[in-house]
Amino acid sequence: MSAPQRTDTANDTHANTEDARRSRIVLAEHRPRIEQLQRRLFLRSSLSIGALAMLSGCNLQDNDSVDKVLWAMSRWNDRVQAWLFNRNKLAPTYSARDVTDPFPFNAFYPEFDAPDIDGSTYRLEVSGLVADKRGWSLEQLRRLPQVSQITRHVCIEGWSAIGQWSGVPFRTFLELIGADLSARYVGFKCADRYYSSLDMATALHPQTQLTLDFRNAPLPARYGYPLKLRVPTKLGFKNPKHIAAIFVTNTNPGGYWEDQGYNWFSGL
Ligand SMILES: Nc1nc2c(c(=O)[nH]1)N[C@H]1C(S)=C(S)[C@@H](COP(=O)(O)O)O[C@H]1N2
Ligand SMILES: [Mo]
Repeated sequence: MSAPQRTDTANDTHANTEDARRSRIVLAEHRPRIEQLQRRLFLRSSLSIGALAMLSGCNLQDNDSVDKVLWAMSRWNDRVQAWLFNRNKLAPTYSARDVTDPFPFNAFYPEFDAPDIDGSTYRLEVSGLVADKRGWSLEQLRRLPQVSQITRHVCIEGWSAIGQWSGVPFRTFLELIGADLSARYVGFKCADRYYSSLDMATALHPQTQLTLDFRNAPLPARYGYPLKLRVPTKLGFKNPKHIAAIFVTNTNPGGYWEDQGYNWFSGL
């Protein structure tokens, strides 16, 4: 990867070398996000600081300015992905014998720290742009129509696994609580401080599921007891486990990884 080329006069050689060195450092620090952008934007050639500078028309010599440009590109990328998202296209499904066993665990903490939630007192909170803000017990959620899916979970960290999840179609739930389906986002707050959010089109996708069971039994603690959202059209980190609260909003709620630089839309 090359440093930005300048056509200054010869006595500027020292400054050029210094710029090149700083560019290399800035580039190295942003490598994961730049590589993610390359994949998401389907760029064939590598993005250098020089190329980024040309795309943005900015002089990218410090971390702040690179960060601003990367965030701007990522937000633009969200819009392109939202336009391309096909509301009816289904994620591939598999058969019971394809289910990965053992299914991997992942969270921002080790498995033994997974929250220990008492299902008998649990209440799912509902707020924001919804007509009915009453909380939901697990029993009430289990009385709603249940569906099952066997789909592939893809984690950004480089692994994927096939699982079986059952629960309530999320669209059914949103309709039941009288959610404003023309609102832009659905946000999730989890019992472990995790949080995430979805665009409304994805929330309403036929395979997006408010999940109570894994492999026909209540979700074990490590996979998100008592309630998770299964979103087979998105990367794993957009599948919140241990959901405590759901809210409908027109302000992007971001997310635990999203706010640290992972692309917000992250469709598959
Ligand atoms: N509450 C909560 N949900 C979460 C996470 C987390 O740390 N906390 N990690 C996410 C990530 S990065 C992945 S890959 C999946 C892992 O789900 P699994 O443990 O069922 O495989 O959960 C997602 N949802
Ligand atoms: Mo993940």
